Amino acid sequence: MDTAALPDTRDLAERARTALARCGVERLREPVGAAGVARTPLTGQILFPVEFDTPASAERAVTAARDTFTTAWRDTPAPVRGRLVHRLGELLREHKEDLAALVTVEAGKIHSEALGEVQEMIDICDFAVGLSRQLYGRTMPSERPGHRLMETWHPLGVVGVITAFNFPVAVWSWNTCVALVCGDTVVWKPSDTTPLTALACHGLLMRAAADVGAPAGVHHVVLGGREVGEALVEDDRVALLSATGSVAMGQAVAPKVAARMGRCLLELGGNNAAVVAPSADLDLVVRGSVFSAAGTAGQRCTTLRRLIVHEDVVEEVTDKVVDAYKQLRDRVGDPFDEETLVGPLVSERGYTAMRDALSRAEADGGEVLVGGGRRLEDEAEDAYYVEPAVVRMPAQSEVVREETFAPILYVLSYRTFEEAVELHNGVPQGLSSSIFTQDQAEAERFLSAAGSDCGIVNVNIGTSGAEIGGAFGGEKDTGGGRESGSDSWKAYMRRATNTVNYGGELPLAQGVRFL
Ligand code: UN1
Repeated sequence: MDTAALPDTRDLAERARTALARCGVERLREPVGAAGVARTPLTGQILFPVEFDTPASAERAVTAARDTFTTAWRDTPAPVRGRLVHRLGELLREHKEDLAALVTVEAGKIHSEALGEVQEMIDICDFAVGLSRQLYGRTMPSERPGHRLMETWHPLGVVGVITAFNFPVAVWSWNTCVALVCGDTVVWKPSDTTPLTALACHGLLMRAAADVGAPAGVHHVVLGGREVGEALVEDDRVALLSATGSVAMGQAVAPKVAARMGRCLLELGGNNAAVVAPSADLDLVVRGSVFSAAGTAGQRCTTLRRLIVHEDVVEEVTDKVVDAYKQLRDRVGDPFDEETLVGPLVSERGYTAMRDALSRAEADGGEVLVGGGRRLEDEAEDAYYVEPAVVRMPAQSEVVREETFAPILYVLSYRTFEEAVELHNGVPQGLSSSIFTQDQAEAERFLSAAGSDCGIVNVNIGTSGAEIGGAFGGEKDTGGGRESGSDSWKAYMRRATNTVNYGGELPLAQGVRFL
């Protein structure tokens, strides 16, 4: 593939404007106050200016969201709330290409992955609509005659959603679609790298609200940097703060929200590994690992970063993975080109982090077997295209234990299953994990309490690309939150336990006698 031609920034800006207009964002807010910009990692250039928020305007958004919550949304029946999300799902199907184009322009994802991200939004809409009739509470047998014991789930209030650049629309939708059917209102602060996708999502949601007669105040988007996010963190009217990003961000946010007794839902870094057993189907290993490690240019929180391979097959697995990476080298480039598999890193920071990690790995005795070089520098000096790298490591040194948000796959080897699990769990993060094996007992041991310590544990597939139906999130430094499917909705509601006496007597629990 000839990677010479990158798109022109003006064409990308035009493409973004067209997609935005189709999503209902007619007039971009011209900066009058806080001036921000929309950029594209495809060329590293500015697309156009966008007005950003200030802490004061973020506070006004929280006020409006709180008003809509108390005056309208919490009392709207959940299945009626579901209609809003149903309509959003229809609009997302209609505007799938528009949103995907914006995701590619702003986040640099290849077209197929950008479409996949929008598909995750559509899927969570379907899930949330079903959920709107299934916000079940339990009833329990009361120990007292003539009494009923039960629980009810109520909306929480305003949910603050802080999202990262790498899944600029899907992670918003996991939080927002579930929060909306749960009766909450939402204030969203997207990454300041992806303001346009956020405006487009907001535009579509506002159109859905108008179409079904839901109040516009159920959703607000606040653009900007750290100080705008902090306004949400510190506002005690934000009942739940759901934040996706780095461990450092989570460590800054969590104590502040805890100090005001708010709730946090954290989805932070991962340092995901796959264990490759001697019985593994190596074809699955190579395909699963290459997608998980190099897809999205290594910028998913579920990206495969460590391959822990049994010593009997480590040579063969490494050779096959390196061969596959050699083919990838020629498919780095314009993410709009259907032949491309690896788009740009989102910023120079990712590139610097990659260079630093590779030199630290080499200092630790690592050997870069393929990749690591920068591409297309002559065409666009401010864009950061890189060749995904595979690095053989003699040990799990400090750099391997850190999450570097770039396409580096470290290969380590092991002798016993216990050693593999120890290496696997020997990192601070605990998001996603896999084992490739045909030995059922070994797979079960990896899935057991003494196996992987992650929130996501797979067998014979890679670490990334989870479906929305399961709960998404992880342990340890990953922050412990769960979003998306299964019973994650419970984080967006408050539970009330109710005891109802219909018996006319007043027996006390635990046999206590009084008066
Ligand atoms: C993220 O990287 O923050 O499992 C989310 C996956 C996607 C979601 C990733 N469904 O890779």
